[in-house]
Amino acid sequence: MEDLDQLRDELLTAIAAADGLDALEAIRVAALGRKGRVTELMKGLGQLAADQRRAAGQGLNAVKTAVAVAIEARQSGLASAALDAALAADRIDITLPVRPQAQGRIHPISQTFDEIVAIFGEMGFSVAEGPDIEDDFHNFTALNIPPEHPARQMHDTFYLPENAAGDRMVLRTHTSPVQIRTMQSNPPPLRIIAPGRTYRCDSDMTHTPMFHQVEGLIIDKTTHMGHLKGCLIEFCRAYFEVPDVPVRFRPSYFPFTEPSAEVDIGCSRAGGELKIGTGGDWLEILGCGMVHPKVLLACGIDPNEYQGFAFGMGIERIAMLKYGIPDLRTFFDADMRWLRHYGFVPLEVPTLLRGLTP
Ligand code: 2NM
Repeated sequence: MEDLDQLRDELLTAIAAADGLDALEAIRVAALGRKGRVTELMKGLGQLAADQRRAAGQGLNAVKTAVAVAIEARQSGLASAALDAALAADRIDITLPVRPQAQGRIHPISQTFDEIVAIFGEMGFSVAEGPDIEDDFHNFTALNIPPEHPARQMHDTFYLPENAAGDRMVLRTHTSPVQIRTMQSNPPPLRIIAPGRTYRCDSDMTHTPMFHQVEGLIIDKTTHMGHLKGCLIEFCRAYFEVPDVPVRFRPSYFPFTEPSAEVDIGCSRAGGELKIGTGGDWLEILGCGMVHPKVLLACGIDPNEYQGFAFGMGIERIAMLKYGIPDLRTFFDADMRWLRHYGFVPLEVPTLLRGLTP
């Protein structure tokens, strides 16, 4: 019988020197496999005399165990070294600038959404969403828009075919139903904005059947008209990036707010060129007001305990004003030349810290 100490040392040395998982496996097969050296010696035990067999068996078993343990330890060492190497090779430098060859552009509507979310996000608003297909209650009734109101007429609202229950669903004509749903299913205080698609049966130079809105809502016990003014003046400054843009609140009417106002910003149209922030002219940019008590009641909120304000604006309109886009309908042409001209570079994400616009 071979010298077992020598055999064990030889195998342990080979295991320690194995430089990869494949090499280690070859060593295991050569020692412990079906025709391996240790296995063959085990098979030979039967030929020995009974008194020698016991001692030789114990010795061989000790070698087998020592080799198996060493292989397992080496295996996990090699595996973790391989993982470290793979991780090091996979490293990505996230500080590298955006690849200049990137071809895609962010649509001005998406950019404007992101800017508005950044501004109101900083003021503590969260984003709420709801369905584009609405029922009459959420789109009209809960908003204090009575059945005979002109906004309900066929020529303004897209009605879907009557369903089995005899009801006609609508494509939402504003994002206000999102605020209604939010008030119905969340207890005040609330502070949300609802950006999204809206639909009206109207198509000409300045109207498209689908357009985008952002509406906002604050409900708590003490929010008043002064907060509404402060919030929206701050929005105008931040969005148009003009520190002291003139802002004017003009009394107006909406069924869902009382009192209601429209907000204008100062501009000049000298020489046919629109400039925001100076001059004696005014531009309407949003509507707002204190939420009507009937709207709160329709949502299960007690108007004797809670109050708040809401506002709404058209995204295409304020994007056109900020970015000098002259024609509304080009927003929906899917024209790559237009998008290359008016679009925004991906990953130049609007934040208030780094500036809204690249
Ligand atoms: C506007 C103008 C004024 C408005 C009101 C509500 C609700 F659901 F709280 F009653 N949401 N949005 C609102 C108020 C919208 O858009 C020009």
